[in-house]
Order: sequence, then C-alpha cells, then structure tokens
Amino acid sequence: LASGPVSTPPHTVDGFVKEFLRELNYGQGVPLSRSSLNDQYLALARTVRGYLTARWLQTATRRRQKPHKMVGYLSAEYLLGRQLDNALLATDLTAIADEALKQCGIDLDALRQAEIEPGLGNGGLGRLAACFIDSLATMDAPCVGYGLRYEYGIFKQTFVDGRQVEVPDNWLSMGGPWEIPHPEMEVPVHFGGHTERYVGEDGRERTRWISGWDVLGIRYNYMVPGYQNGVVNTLRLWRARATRAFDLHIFNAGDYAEAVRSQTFAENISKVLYPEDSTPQGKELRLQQQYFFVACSIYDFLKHTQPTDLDVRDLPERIIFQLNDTHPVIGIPELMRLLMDDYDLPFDEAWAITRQCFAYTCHTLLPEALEVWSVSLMERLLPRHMEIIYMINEVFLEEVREAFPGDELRVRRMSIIGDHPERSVRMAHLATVASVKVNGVAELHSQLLRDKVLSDFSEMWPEKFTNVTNGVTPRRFVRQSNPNLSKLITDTIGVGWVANLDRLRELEVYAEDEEFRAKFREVKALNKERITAVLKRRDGIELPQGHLLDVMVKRLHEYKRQTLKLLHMVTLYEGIISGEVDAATVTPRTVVFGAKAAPGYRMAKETIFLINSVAKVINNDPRVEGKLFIAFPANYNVTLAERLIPAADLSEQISLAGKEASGTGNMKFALNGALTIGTDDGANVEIRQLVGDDNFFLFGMDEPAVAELQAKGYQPTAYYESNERLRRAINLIDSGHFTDGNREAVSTVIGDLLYNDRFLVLADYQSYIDAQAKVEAAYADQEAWSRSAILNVARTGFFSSDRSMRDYIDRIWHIKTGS
Ligand code: DL6
Repeated sequence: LASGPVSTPPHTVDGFVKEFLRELNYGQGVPLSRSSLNDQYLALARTVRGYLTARWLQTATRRRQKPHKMVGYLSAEYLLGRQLDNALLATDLTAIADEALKQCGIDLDALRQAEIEPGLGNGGLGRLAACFIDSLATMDAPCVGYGLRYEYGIFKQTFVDGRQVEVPDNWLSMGGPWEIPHPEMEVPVHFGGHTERYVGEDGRERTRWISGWDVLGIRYNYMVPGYQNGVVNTLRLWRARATRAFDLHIFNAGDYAEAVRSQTFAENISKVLYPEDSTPQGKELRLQQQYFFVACSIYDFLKHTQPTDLDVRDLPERIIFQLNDTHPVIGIPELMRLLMDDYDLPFDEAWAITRQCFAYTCHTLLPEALEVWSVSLMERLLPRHMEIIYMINEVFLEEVREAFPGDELRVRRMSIIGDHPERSVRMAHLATVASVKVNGVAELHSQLLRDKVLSDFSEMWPEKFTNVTNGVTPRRFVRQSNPNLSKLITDTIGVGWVANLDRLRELEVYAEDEEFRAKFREVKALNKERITAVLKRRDGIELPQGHLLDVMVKRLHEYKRQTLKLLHMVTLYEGIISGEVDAATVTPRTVVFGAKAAPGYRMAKETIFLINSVAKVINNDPRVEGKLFIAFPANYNVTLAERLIPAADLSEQISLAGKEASGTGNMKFALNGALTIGTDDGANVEIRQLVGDDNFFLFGMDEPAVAELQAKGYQPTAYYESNERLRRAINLIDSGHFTDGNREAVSTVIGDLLYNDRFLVLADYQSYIDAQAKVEAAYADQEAWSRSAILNVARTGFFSSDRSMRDYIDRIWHIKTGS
C-alpha cells in the first residue's frame, strides 16, 4: 500500500454497506442495533472518507512522481461548512449511500443533520478560501491549503431578550471524522528571546535567534475532493501543543493549575478563532496565531514536501504562497529568516527569492481593517523578524528614493514602518513590497486599491496590480444546496454545467419559454417550503406563505447597512399603521436577516437588538398581519445559507459604494435566481453588467458621488429634516414604539444615524425606498419576474470560483493543472 496503487472501495450499494458496517463495528465499536445517531454519523463520515482517502493517496503519488510548482494557500480562515454532502457529491456516492443506509434501516437525511459544521472562519474571506480549494481540486491544480485548526470556531450566536449572546462553538465535541491527525509530525515554532551575531567558520558574520519559548505545531490533514474527477487535494490545519506537557514535580506538590500552565499557554494559540471580520484587534495572541500557522506551513513545505536535496534557489519554480489578506504576511520575513539563517544565503539573494514566492490578495477598503503590528510587540515576540523587516524596508525605501528622487513625503507614506499613532509595521505594505502580484477581489475594489488605498505602490509598480473577481463554488452553492434547480438545469442543458458554469448561458433562451418559467417558479416554491420547514424546526419561526422573500444575510457591520433595510421595513409599517397607505395595496413581504456581530462591536450589537425589537412588534401587530414579517434566525452559518439562499426572491446588497470589497453572497443569490437590489459596490457592479439593468434594482450614490458628498461635509440631519417619510420612520423608532416605550434602548443607533452616519444611510434612503417600490411593481408581474430571475441564473456563470482560480493561475501563479 505504501508505494503501489491504492484501490478505492467498491462503488456499489453492497460495497458501501460493508464498509459502513465495518466502520460502525470496528471504528465505533458498536453493533448496528445498538448504535446511536452519532455513531452512525461518524461511521458514515469515515466510510466516505475511506473512498476519499484512496483518491487522495493516488493524487499524492501521481504528483510526487512528477513534481510541479504548487500553490500554498495561506489563510487564517476556512469556513468549510458541512463536509458529508460535499464529499458524497464529489465521489458520486449520494444515491449509493442513500440506498445502502436504507438497507441498514437508517435515514441519510437524519445523519446529514447530525453533522456539526466546522466554522473556522468569520465570513466572506473564510468562505472564499473554502470555495477556492474546492475549485483547485476540481481543476486538478497542485495546492495545499494551510491554516489553523481552531478548537473553537466562530461563536454560536443566540438571542436573549433580543440581544446577541455568544456561546462557544465546540465543533469537535462529537468527534472529528474528517481529519487525520499526525501527532508524530511536530513542527517546532519559536517565540520571544533575542538575536545574537556570531562569526562563522568562513569569517562571515551571521545572526542567530535564541528564542524565549517554543511550541509545537501538530499537523491535521483534511481532504479536499475535486468534483467527480478522482482528485483529492489537502487542507492542512495546525494545532498548537506545548513542548513539555506538564511539570510532574509541581503536579505532585499539589499545584495542579501551575503544573499545566505552560501547556495551557501554548495551546491557547490554536484555541479560538478571533471573532472579528473587518476590524483587527491588536491582540498579541492573534499575532502568535498568525506566526504559528505560517511558520508551520513554510517549514512543512520546505522540509516535508520537498526533496531533501532541495536547492532553495529553485523555490520560485516550486511554490507560490498566496496570502489571503494580511493575516499570513509574517510568512515573508519567516521565509527570509530561513533562507538567511538556516540556508545561509546572503540578504540580497534571499530577498530576490522571497520576492518571487508570494502573492497578496487584499480583501478590504476600510482603513481600520488594514492590519498593523506595533514594533514593540514585534520586537518582543519575533525579534529576528523585526530585524529582517527593517532590512527589507531599508532596501525598499532606497528603491523608492531612486524612482522618485527628493520625494521624502512619499518615502514616508510608503514605508513599511509607520510612525503614527505608534511605531508599527504596516502589513499591507510589507505584503505589497514582497509580492509578485497584488490583487483586489472585484473590478471596482481593484481599481480603488490602485487609485486610493495603495496608489503610491501602483504608481511605482503598475504591472504588479491586478484584479481577480471572487467566485463561489457551484458544487456547494447550486448543485448541492439547490437540488430542485439543479435538476431543472440538468434536464434542460445536461450535466456539464456543474464543472463548467459558463454553460448556464444556454438557459438564456428558456427565459422566453412559458413552460420553463412555470417550472422555475415551482422550484422556487419548493425551496420556500423547504426553508419554511427548516426555520420552524431550527428556530421555531413560522414563515408566512406567499410572500416576496427578501433576504439580507451577512456579517453585521455598519458599512453593510442593515439599518437601511430596517428603515425600509419601518417605513412600510409606519405607512400602514398611520393609515397613509392602504394595506391592501402592499406587496406581502417577509424579510429574513442573518447576521453575527463581532462580540466587541457595540453598534453592531445594538443594531441586532433593534432588528429583533422591530421584528417582535411588526410580527405581532394585526394591522400588518399577512403583509409584513421579519425573521431573524440566530446563528446564521453556511448550513443555513445553503437552505435560505435558494428560496430567496430578493437579495439585499446595500453597502455604501466603495466599502464592500466584493461580496460573495451576492453571487450565490443571483446564481440561485434571486434578483438583486444593490448599490454600485463590490461585485454588484459586475453582476449588474452581466445580468443587465432590467434585471437588477440599482440604487444609491456611486463611489465618486460618495467621495464628493463626504468632501463637501455630510450632514445626516439635513436628510432627516427634509424627508418626511424618513423622519416618521426614525421618530417611530425613537419614540420607543418598538422597545416598550424605552427610548434609551434605541438611542445608540438613532443617535449615530442622526449625528454621525459614517456610511451615509440617510443620504441613500430615498433612492432605496424608490428602488423597493420598483421591486414591488416588478414582483406583481410574476412572468416578467421569473424571466429576470432566469436571466440572473443564465448570466452569472462568470462567478464560479473555477473561473476565479483560472484567473489566479493565468495572471498570478502560472502553475500547471492536470499533470
Ligand atoms: O474577498 C472575500 C470577502 C469579500 O467578498 C468581502 O467584500 C470582504 O468584506 C471580505 N473581507 C474581509 C476582510 N477582513 N479583513 N481584514 O473579511 O472578503
């Protein structure tokens, strides 16, 4: 088995039953008759993993025989979602497993529901990483995804009296059937201490790092199956373990807590995912996490995946490390350190190699989300890296001075080290300087990176900047999550679209076909029935039927403007209860919110409370019964997304223009036949271009208009005073109508809207209300609406993450696929 070909377990119902019972009996140690649901789930997962393992070993053997340049995708987050269905689909085992389990008297669906999704990411950035590794496997591209195996993933959100309360996400508590740990393969990772110079035998001065404390990185492999192509790639996540488990002497003396102190300290590194999305927390532990996982990953690549006689000068032909945002950027000085201190290369040579081995993706436009680390922390935690960063900065600033003589202001702006408010390392600058390419994640975002955020750099190296618009995997987000639509598509154009999403274009002609439109509506209705059942079971929510289903799901952030959506609902409600609008003329509408707020983000948490408060009143007011409803299921996650998105009629993508880097939810909705109401922001721009103005509800200022208004001096109260409907909506909230008369409870959000409103909610309000009126008019003509929805599906194949990966390969990585 070690070197010969590995055989896959038989692809038959009998074969599957045998494998499953073997796992149940010998893996779980129980007979079928006495097995619990969890036993059965674990046995099923391991059975499917067995099918994957054979393909995984085959893929690895083939790649070892003919090594090519590979991608090391470095990401602090992978928001994977449930694994079972995806693995069944990839191996084409769904029907076989279903039948095999039936023969054992087990319902596959019940086991599906027993799976706890690994929430090792916060939102878009982590989910994107998961989509990308799926596509790379489907394209047979040599890639290892590297990251952290957090013991606790993104917190579980609950609501108590309408307020968010976070509960730890103990995702491994019922077992981790998808991972293969390798406790014997320890990677030493050093922290702290100091550096010292010494003179080598050849008389050359060198530096060594005498660390202050160390931890071990333990490798956990996960399999990433390609879609029905026999390829399985690797996701390698690292867990931190103490070098010495505990001190037996102290333990015997009775101080149990002290005895395990060093263990706890070290193991904290991979304990919990930081629940932040767009605002970094200057937490030392976070820097420890970042260094820990990139140090393990680079070491792993150099020492475990490469031949022992590797000539490091060849590294650029063997690897490209893709930096998923700035979290892994500390990998740049780490590679330099290894090349200089371990492989004994002089700085210039090490720098020339390093500069060819990294590429950087930026995922933000918010200045506060551009990570910086204080120099003092860096010096304390990673003293050798800080020295190397200074050396890099020195040669880099020389280059700037050469390119722009006499422009010291520019030199200061571009420096990797910033001075205000304290001396700190600007990780985005370090990433940009060291990378072969820097990319944004949608056309508009990449343009704003070039023109605004990193303009000095793009002036100096215009060819370094490129765009790769994000994408989503059609396997999980259409084929798996929307079986009804998938069947309709496959019945109409054949199966090929799942791995070639451009083929959805062939559906365009069917937008004109009345019969097809009716079938398309049937699919939507079935998906609405499905989400109704899910929300009832999961949250006890009774969704009204026959409504326009209007969905806003994403992290709670001011720039995403959940308050704008809420103002719209309050406006509709106020119109009816004040008697100004005849309820009979209002389109019945259910809004579903899904959003987690970072635990330390006060405004976001207040907004959650406000949404829940408004929902409670509207949902219980007989005057709007059958007309307006707000559902806010707690703990929005990938599993819920897979049920909710296919049912949506309307997709809310209403960020302030110039703030959302791309968005990927917007793509998932369009691909599942929802129409978008959105601003000219992120990938909305490209969605609108592709689906056409007639099939998209555009509103709000564009980015230049936003910049102009902000430059002029924005005054939200002016909008409040001049717009009666807006004023009435705000006043209704402010009166305490939704909070049992408690005005204080809404004052944070209302006060901010009126006197700050950094993201111009009030300025875009009227335009949004007008666009929503157009939505209602359009929805009234179901034939025309279905036509638009079908065109959304047919024209958004571009947003497959397979296409994104093709773009990365062609524009940045230059690797070979399928060999
Ligand atoms: O690129 C993936 C995703 C984008 O779709 C979102 O627009 C963007 O907000 C998100 N960025 C982050 C950045 N966090 N930090 N730093 O999550 O990336």
